[in-house]
Amino acid sequence: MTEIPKSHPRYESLLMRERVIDGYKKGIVALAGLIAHGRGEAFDYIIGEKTRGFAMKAIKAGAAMMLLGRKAVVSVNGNTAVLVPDSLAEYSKLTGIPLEVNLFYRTREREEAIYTWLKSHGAPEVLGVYDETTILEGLESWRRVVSIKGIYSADVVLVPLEDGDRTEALKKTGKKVVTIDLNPFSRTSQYADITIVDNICRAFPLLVNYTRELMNKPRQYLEEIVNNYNNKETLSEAIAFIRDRLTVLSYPPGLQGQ
Ligand code: PTJ
Repeated sequence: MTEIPKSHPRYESLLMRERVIDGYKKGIVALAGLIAHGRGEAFDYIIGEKTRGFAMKAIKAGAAMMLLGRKAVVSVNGNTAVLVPDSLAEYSKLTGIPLEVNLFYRTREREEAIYTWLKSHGAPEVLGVYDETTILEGLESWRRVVSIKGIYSADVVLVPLEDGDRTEALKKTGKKVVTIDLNPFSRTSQYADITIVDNICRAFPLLVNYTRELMNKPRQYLEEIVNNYNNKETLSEAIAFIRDRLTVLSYPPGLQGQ
């Protein structure tokens, strides 16, 4: 990986980029994953590369919804695997919720590379590669191939950096969907039950922290968090935030405040 000096003003962002590029070279990230990352970067730039209040609310509700699930699963694609491998493993160990490799640009080589990568980071259970799979109805893409023990039988699925078709298909089968997506306008963001509009690199460690805190609370406490959460409202907040920030940014620095 290219060495990025810590003093660089865009250190974090450049580091993420390097991880995705390195992941591509390792055969984990799809070529299109580099483009998807760029789209995410653009939205992150606009929100100021910080976790905002609307994201915090969604992270807390998402953590609660996953804990309430009869059977929850985290769906992992190439980008997610290289951006937050340690947090994925930590979350899975903490909760017993398995990870499932589920790819849009599916190849056997990539599936196996992601499996090995996640295992080497300490993930206890990685589904979707060596276990039995089946077809999720209503989907044309390769994402229709899902693990019987995992997404197929789950009632709650966390699907970060997702494409809209699958979120819609998962919803049609009656599952709850939690997503992490920097683009609040995407179809996934709009279809999901809980949308965390934030960079996965910041959001996932926070999800782990909230989960640790909420795990010891009574079920009723978690239910209240989920029942009081409104995804449409949260998305509107995210979009209004973007609108206001663009208005501020549209004045060159010398003119601000005039
Ligand atoms: O590994 P595969 O084969 O399953 O393919 C994965 C990609 C990401 C290439 C595939 O799912 C895809 O094409 O996704 P989309 O339709 O480009 O959607 C990805 C969404 O994630 C977009 O809305 C991006 O804005 C968003 N995104 C990208 N990077 C990040 C992000 N959201 C949060 N954090 C990021 N770092």
